[in-house]
Amino acid sequence: MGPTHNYAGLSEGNLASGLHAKRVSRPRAAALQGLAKMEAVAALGLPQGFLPPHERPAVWALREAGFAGDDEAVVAAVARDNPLLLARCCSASAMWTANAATVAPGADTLDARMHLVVANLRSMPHRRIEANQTLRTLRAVFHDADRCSVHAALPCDGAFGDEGAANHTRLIAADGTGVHLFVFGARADGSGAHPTRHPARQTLEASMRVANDLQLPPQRCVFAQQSPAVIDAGVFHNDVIAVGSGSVLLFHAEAFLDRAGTLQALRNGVGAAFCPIEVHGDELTVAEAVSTYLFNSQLIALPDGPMLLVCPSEVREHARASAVVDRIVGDTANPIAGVMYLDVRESMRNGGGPACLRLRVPLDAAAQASVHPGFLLTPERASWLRAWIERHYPDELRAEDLADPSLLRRSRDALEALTDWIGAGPLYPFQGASPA
Ligand code: SUG
Repeated sequence: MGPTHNYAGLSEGNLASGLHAKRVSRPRAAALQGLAKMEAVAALGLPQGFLPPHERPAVWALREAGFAGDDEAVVAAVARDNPLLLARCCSASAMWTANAATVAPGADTLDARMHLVVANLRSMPHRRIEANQTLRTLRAVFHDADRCSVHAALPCDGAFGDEGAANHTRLIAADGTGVHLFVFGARADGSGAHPTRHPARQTLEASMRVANDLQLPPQRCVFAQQSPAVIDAGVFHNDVIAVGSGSVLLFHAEAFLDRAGTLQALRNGVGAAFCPIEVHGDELTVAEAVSTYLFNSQLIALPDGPMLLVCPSEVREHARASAVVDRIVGDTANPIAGVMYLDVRESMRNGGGPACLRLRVPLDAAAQASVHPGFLLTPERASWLRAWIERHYPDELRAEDLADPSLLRRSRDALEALTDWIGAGPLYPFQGASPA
């Protein structure tokens, strides 16, 4: 989470974003909540890496929009003439790393290398500006081209609306191969079923192109359409209504347009071990799923076999949602054996739960050794990050603070200190980082 984390109401169709627009945000608390979540998940035995925040305000994007002068003059002019553009260029939305890219491990791909395709995030102007930085950063993290290929985002014009791993789930068959579920909102040409109130951010064409760029064999991919009705009810990404891991898919009965066909295709791929866990509308309505973010939990396989659900604390505070969790945990027919509730409230108020705040990257030992160590979390690095957040992040932010030149300076000082410490070279346009 970046130091400019704020609530600007930028995401049409994301109900939490609209509901909390213009509220006072707490960037320091947001980042500390994210760090605490990483530490909690690391303590479960899952290695954690982190992606640095993006440069905000994105002065380079303001210049592309025609503003000129020194950096502070650019920010002052846009604050006066176009506050919406300033808000878009200040959003810390890159925190939701589930939207950074889609990932396939070498075990699944035709050339046995890991592939990542950066998401173009074209449907929201404040998110579309993430793609170039995400490409630069992911290429710094996964820099070993023999093992890994980081692809640029799909073009924004044309048929491809892509939101990354938020609409992708990798399940695993008994023989260890991946089965890739790609969920799309609509076809690019508008034919077939589509939502009428809110945008469908992911197109079928984009999902198919991503699968191809990931070098996945077609028989390992399932393409399923999200129900247009749930998009219209606030499910702007599939990870707001389903989560999967290993052989388990936890989903709401109304998530998919063709529920039976989707489940059958997954069963064909995963085999007899496929374990669907379905939640019906009479147990939890779609509206309750959207307000509690039950399905935006992380589903984590513990080293000795069982799984744990990492839920936002909003689920615990909701009687029906927590009853669903208790029912699932108590049912020995599935491997989910426990729940951990975490407070990521600052992110939740913009529509991002625990699962939005992570990008899963399956790595074998050799691939893990090739990751740039500067981006990996250790207890010492977590302490460094905590002190860095406390030193550089504002306690509170209001809309008018985005125009304050000291926010620009503070944010750059923070990113400068961070990149020095990571040791992977300059990452940002303000540092003169070369295009990826
Ligand atoms: O794209 N919210 C993000 C939330 C993304 C959640 N990610 C996943 N579901 N994987 C979005 O709508 C709100 C920003 C604002 O309004 O200030 C925002 O961008």
